[in-house]
Amino acid sequence: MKEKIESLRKHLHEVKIESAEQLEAYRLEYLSKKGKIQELFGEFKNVAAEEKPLVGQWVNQLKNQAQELFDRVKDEFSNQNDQSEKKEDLSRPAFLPYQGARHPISLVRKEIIDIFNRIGFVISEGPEVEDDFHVFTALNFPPEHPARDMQDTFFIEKNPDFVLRTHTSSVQARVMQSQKPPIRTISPGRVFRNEAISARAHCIFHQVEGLYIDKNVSFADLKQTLLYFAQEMFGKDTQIRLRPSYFPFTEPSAEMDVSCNICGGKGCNVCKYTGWLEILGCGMVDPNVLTNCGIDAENYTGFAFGMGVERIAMLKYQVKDLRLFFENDKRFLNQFIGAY
Ligand code: 2NM
Repeated sequence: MKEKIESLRKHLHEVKIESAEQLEAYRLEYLSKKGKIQELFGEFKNVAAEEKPLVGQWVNQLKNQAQELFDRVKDEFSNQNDQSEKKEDLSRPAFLPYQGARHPISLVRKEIIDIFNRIGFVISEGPEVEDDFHVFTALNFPPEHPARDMQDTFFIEKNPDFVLRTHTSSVQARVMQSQKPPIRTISPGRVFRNEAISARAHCIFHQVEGLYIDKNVSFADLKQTLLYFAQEMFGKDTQIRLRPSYFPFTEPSAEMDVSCNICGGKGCNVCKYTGWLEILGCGMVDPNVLTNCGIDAENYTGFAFGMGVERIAMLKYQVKDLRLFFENDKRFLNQFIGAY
């Protein structure tokens, strides 16, 4: 079915209609009750249930394109027959412009942002080239921490006090410095790590980090917020589990897994037969971080979390190699047409 849609889409870009007879032939071939598009609607019942929303959008988009082409050409013909002085607009494109698609990383980033917007988180942004203080020192990274090493971080050659940010927590350090609690914010953005490129890692990737600071914010708030996120993102039956972990900026810290939505927790090769998928890191903001950023740690507590957008997109669309997101291969990108 996907191939059929793709080939019809190509045909639509190439079809030439130069006479009223050709226009009628076009209408019969594509738009009539026995036409190719109606045929697609007929086959829709055979599409797997989980693919229906996406394929449905594709077919609808195709139908609209085909109808637009018909209306436009019909309009042109009736203008030509019109004896008035109207001249053709010679600058108009001969064929429908190719519509393109949103990149899967943009799709998933938007979905994450929308989910948190609905519970009052606002977006904050900051620079990609950052100073040491906002990337490391304020966030409780000790001077000898390995992340501060050339091996892990890209330094600006002329002034190594500046680095390419390795996480968007640096944005949140700036938010804490410049705003008073209550703070409820997410920071989506590009981050950079000096890593060898492989199927699972890239030196540039995208993160969304979250921060919530107020009086009496507890680990229970963290857990409930992330449960809400997981169920919005992966479906209402999704379960979560938190495993103890370590990050310099949070104490206690945890990693969160969601129940594998591919095998329903029974075990498959995506979840490596564990039934669980790791999707983010989180914890209670270390009081040192609050103090470093000018927030009174005696009166306020907060939680924070961070996730990789590529990782979530890989799970959502079952993409096995992260490099595909960076190659701009149209065969890959075209699969996301209509998916917004
Ligand atoms: C993570 C895991 C745990 C985090 C901490 C902060 C800040 F700025 F508040 F300290 N923002 N994000 C955080 C905490 C990020 O990513 C895996």
